[in-house]
Amino acid sequence: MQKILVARPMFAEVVERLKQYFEVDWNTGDVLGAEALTQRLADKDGALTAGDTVSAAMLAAAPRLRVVANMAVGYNNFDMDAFNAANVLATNTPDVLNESTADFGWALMMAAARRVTEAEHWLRAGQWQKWSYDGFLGADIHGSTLGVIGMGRIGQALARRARGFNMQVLYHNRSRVAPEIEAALDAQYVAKEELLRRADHVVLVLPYTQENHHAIGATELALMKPSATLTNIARGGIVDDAALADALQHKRIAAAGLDVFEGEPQLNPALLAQANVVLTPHIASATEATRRAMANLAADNLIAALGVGPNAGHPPNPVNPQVSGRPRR
Ligand code: 8YV
Repeated sequence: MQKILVARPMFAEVVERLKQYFEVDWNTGDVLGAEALTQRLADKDGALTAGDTVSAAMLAAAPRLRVVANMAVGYNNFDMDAFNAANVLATNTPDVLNESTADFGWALMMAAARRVTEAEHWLRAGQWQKWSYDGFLGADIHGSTLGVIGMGRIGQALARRARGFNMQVLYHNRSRVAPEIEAALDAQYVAKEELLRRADHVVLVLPYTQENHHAIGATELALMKPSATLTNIARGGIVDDAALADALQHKRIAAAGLDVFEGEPQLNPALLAQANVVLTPHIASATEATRRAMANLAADNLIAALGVGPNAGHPPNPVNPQVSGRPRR
């Protein structure tokens, strides 16, 4: 029987499915550090990860490893050059999380614009004595201009929701999307700088790559309206968190909604000190149904990539389909 690692605590029924095909080493404890993960991968044919860093050194130390299935759409935790060089397949879990993640982008954007958590903290602190005409004045969502940076599947799901709020939609992306999609979303393609200048609410939904590192820093924040909000449901590192904390502190933008952070789960303390930012612990895809769908899709990929099950040899979501796969050992 082939051996696999399930690197994280996981829905038990998904692990049961995997046990039908594989000898499973399941880490039900804390997140594995680099050394422990290297050791646990060393004798495995496949692995199911969720955001765990998989490096060139780990692949080199695991000669049997043929596939790593990530329970996430983003796979910046994988060194893809090393995967390609070592002939190891990587898979991800696109699509099943689009709608839940887009819902959450709206939740954060609206909470930031309408100061929901700031007001709640104040209420819980017992400071609510009287109604006030100017208490927690925020910015409108309806009728405003939405700026979506990253018009992939989640960006499109996010933009689709703007119609009900009568918003104008601007977007920026590496390349323009098809005219039919632009027309269906009533979305206008603009340069990043123009989007930042014009949008009332900017939402980031682009993948993390080296080129996107600090795509939003002090220069970009300075282009935004002082009344604007910034929401990040993409990846930590796309925003320069120190520059954002500074912009929030000096009210160069009105508010932010952040689900992802540089160096998470550690946060830049300067962000924690700001009242005008809504902070959540990387939960944009976290609904019961969506996380189950992601886990099952990661398992589907692993099972098929290791040549067993109903779709043997045809994993649904290969990230690097060009690799021919390592020979079996
Ligand atoms: C994951 C995510 O839950 O899919 C992604 O890219 O960011 C989340 O949905 C998280 O990355 C853990 O793998």
